[in-house]
Amino acid sequence: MTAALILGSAALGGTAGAAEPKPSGRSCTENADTGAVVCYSSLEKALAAAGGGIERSNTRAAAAATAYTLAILFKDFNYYGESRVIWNYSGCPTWAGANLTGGWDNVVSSVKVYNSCRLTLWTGQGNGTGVSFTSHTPDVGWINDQASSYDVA
Ligand SMILES: [Ca+2]
Repeated sequence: MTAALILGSAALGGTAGAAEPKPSGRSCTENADTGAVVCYSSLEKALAAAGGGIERSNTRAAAAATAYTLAILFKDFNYYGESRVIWNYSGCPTWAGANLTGGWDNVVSSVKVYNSCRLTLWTGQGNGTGVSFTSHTPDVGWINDQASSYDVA
């Protein structure tokens, strides 16, 4: 019997192509404007509340209450494991940053970056050595499991 059901191919917003995030673990959203954190059982559910993980057009003035996904931090390589979705209502280049605490210190291994943002991971809390990312990166390289804070701009 071949009763395969193809359920996973529905386009999310239809703009970002083949590399949409996998719902691979608990995911928390972090409002970059307020610092408010809300956690969900999956990345898919978190993204539904935090911009959908899609690239917006440049006509953002038309939608004042649109949530923008700025970046996603993942604890494991290749966008697996627990994730942290950073979002706001204005997109980039609004600066935002936070220390990585509560189980997030020295664990980030892959990142996704959206909407022309630049994500920087830092070895210290607001200091140290940083490395910046402007696109989805399945392996953050030398800073793997060494990031203690981030900023996005
Ligand atoms: Ca890791």
